[in-house]
Amino acid sequence: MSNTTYYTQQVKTFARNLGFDYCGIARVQKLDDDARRLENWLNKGYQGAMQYMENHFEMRVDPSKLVPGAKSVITLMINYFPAKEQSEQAPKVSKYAYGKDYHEVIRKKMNLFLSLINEHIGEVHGRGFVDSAPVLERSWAQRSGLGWIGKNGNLLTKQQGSFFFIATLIVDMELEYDDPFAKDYCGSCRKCIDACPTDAILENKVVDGSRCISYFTIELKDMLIPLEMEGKFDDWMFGCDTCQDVCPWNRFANAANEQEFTPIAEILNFTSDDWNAMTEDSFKKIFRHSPLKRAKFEGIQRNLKFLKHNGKAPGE
Ligand code: B12
Ligand code: SF4
Ligand code: SF4
Repeated sequence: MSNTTYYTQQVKTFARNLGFDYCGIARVQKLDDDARRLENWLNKGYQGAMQYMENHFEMRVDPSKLVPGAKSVITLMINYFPAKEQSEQAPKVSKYAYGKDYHEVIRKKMNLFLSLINEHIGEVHGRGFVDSAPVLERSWAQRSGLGWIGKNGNLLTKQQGSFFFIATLIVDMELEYDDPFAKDYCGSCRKCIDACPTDAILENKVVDGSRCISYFTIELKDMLIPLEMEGKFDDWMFGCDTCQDVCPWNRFANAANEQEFTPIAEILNFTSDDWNAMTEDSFKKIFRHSPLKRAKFEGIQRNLKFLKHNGKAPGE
């Protein structure tokens, strides 16, 4: 067995032992097709007020500019599908945010991953990323053979659907590369496009980020949600799962193994009245390690008001 084969097997074993459900590896290269798609997306203004998406274009389409000497992109995916749903009375929170903040959970695993590589394989330079770096994570997942990009823009697996986080570890070590995922199993289905409450899903797997409920409820800072969106949020208070909930491939989703993603009781059980009665101090205490802290207390209050949950029943 060559060293490269052995190291590749080691890397995949570390991924499994650290609790990642999938691991695929691709050779570092400049992403020319993606650069064209990203440029088009930005030109159309689909990033809205997410200015960070306009930064570091060259790095985003070429990992060797982000990590000097980079040879391989190791893509990791971890299931977050919760074992329990929210109660009917609760303003809706998207499932990825039920438990502990995935940035914290995954960053810890990535640090361990790098130290395992250095301990067992040798001196390897690399960096782990999850979500917030200029890396086109869904494209790397497709290029590493982990799944296809659905019409709703999400990376889908045939085995368990799309309720996965994606992380990448970019290293200066040669490894054996997986074939890109060649097929697309969306077929003639258009359920996500038809179900999107704000018509944010366009043709050709393009999502207009500036129309997505996830953007309005999480990313939009200190601003009012445009009035044209009133009545369209379908009770989503933080994020939105509609285009995933309706996807037939998510019938195969099963509960996450990662204990850190166990739902916070308040997210499952709080009614609108409980959310409205919450003080900033208790928000900070309860959600200190939750993705909800990104929207801040003011953001959650704004979202509740927008949904007319300020003391009234849903739909009132
Ligand atoms: C900005 C962002 C958002 C924005 C904009 C969304 C968007 N579609 O771009 C907002 C706030 C709206 C958002 C919402 C959500 N997001 Co988000 N988001 C991101 C972020 C930070 C960047 C995405 C990006 O680069 N957008 C720019 C556009 C142009 O890129 P793109 O949509 O990914 O499309 C590229 C590829 O899909 C590719 N492509 C398109 N068609 C084809 C076809 C082929 C054949 C190939 C090869 C490639 C390809 O080309 C595009 C350019 O490269 C990533 C993390 C990251 N660093 O990648 C997370 C990320 C994409 N988000 C994620 C999640 C979970 C969500 C939500 C489900 C959260 C929620 N429940 O509320 C929603 C889903 C909305 C949706 N349907 O896309 C996950 C997706 C996991 C998965 N299984 O796919 C990511 C990867 C975060 C993570 N680390 O896990 N998000
Ligand atoms: S997350 Fe919700 S609003 Fe955003 S594209 Fe999907 S269905 Fe539409
Ligand atoms: S709902 Fe249908 S079209 Fe949309 S991602 Fe799922 S399979 Fe593809």
